[in-house]
Amino acid sequence: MRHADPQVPLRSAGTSKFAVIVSRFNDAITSRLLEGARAALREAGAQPDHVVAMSVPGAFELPQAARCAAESGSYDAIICLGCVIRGETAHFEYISAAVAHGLMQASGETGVPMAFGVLTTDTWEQAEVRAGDGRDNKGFEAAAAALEMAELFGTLRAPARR
Ligand code: INI
Repeated sequence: MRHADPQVPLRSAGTSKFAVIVSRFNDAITSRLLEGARAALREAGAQPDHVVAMSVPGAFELPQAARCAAESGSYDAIICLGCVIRGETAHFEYISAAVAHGLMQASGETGVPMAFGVLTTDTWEQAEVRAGDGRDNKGFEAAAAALEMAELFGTLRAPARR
């Protein structure tokens, strides 16, 4: 089941603050992912000034920027958006693995949840399918995960009630 299942409600954004970091590589796709992420945050009631979007050159730079955003202490969750399409070189494997590992490491070390909204597809057409208007949009899906993780971390960090 994808989170984008319409039966699964989005978590409320509450007062959480979100950074959305978007790779400009394959911009025709990643700009659609940004639209999807914004749609989810809007639907979840995020205050407009609690959503800050910024861009990086390529997916490889996402973990670096996400770590920097997390260390600023300004965000409850960070949504990372990119698109890596398999080419004829090993570049695809290097970039995809570096982004996945880099985000996991940065999130673990900073304590700020980071959502992986990076398409890793064989073809452009496959990427387009996951960058459409609906809840299946990978950016929407990543924002939904960030909303849930921001809420969960808030709960986990709250003093225990007895
Ligand atoms: N960056 C992407 O986001 N997607 C790609 O498909 C891609 N390819 O194919 O090379 C890509 N390369 C750039 C990379 O992310 C860095 O920006 C670059 O290597 C500079 O560090």
